[in-house]
Amino acid sequence: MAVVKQDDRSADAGEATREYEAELAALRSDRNRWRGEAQNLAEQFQNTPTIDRSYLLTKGTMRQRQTYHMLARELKAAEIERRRELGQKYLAEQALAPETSKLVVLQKDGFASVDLSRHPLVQAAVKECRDTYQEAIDSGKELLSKDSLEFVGDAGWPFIASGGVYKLATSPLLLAPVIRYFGMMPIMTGFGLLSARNEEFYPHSSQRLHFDPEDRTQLKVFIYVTDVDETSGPFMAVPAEDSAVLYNNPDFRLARQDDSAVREGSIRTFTGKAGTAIFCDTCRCLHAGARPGDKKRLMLSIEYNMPTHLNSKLWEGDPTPERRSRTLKVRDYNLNEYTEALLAHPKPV
Ligand SMILES: O=C(O)CCC(=O)C(=O)O
Ligand SMILES: [Fe+2]
Repeated sequence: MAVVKQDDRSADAGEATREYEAELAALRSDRNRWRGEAQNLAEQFQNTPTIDRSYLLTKGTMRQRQTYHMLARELKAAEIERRRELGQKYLAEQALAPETSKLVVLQKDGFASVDLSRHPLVQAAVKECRDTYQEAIDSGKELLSKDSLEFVGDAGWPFIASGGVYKLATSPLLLAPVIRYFGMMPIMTGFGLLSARNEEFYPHSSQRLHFDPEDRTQLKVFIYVTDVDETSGPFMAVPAEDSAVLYNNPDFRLARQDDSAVREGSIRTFTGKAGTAIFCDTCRCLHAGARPGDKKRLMLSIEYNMPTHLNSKLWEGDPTPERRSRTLKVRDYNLNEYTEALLAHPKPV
């Protein structure tokens, strides 16, 4: 809003009034535009008075999720375009590591894995994760846990911006395939170290096949911190094309599935030594892991999203609150345009 300074008033009062009126008109048309959008959205979701993202996240049908995703793409078109350009610039500008410079996660698969155990960034991240795990064990404190998984450490604490995990998560080694898959610079919504509690089978846990709820498409990069074989609860996933029976079913609401829900032989099990990376679209691919076995599995999970994800506000004034992204705890004092976009820190107004 233009500020009319006292001294300028007499000098050019007419000019200031015109500016003020233009500002008002812009605000009014903006308000009308948002009203129109809200009305469009409400019509799409006849039974819900507002677009209830919390509802969609937990109970939405595949049809509602798809509609939401398309609307979010429309509403966020400008940001998506900005991220497209930034992503292209990144790929052209950055020195890409040979291990992933050509790695493409195909849309039909929705996953790809690669041995990164010899890359120094991965070695440093794996070491940081192992040290963090050891410290957690030595401290004797009980770890936060949810069914089959224990949360050993998180973005911001103890994984700070000067550490190996953050450097890996913001490196071209991981970002290049993610940008190629999304067609844009992603938001990094979280990362953390997970320990599998694989003594027991918890029927409501991620040990059974499921889709993640955050969007219609996203990527998690899992890095094994310990060697993982068949008996250490390996990560498992069903190719996107075989997961489509449920993903494309308009009435399907997210629910854990038995292995028999998918075509026989379609479940891929990812074994590999420490430093193995698995890129997986956990919204499009049914997946599971940490099944009972006799060896421990430590795994780093790094999560990348598009601006359409359900924890992000749909428009200014969206009544459903924005969930704080887990990476907001990261204090990076050397942000550049790329890391700023990755962390999607709210801009000061
Ligand atoms: O324990 C696993 O490997 C499953 C993890 C999972 O479902 C997820 O991170 O979304
Ligand atoms: Fe999952």
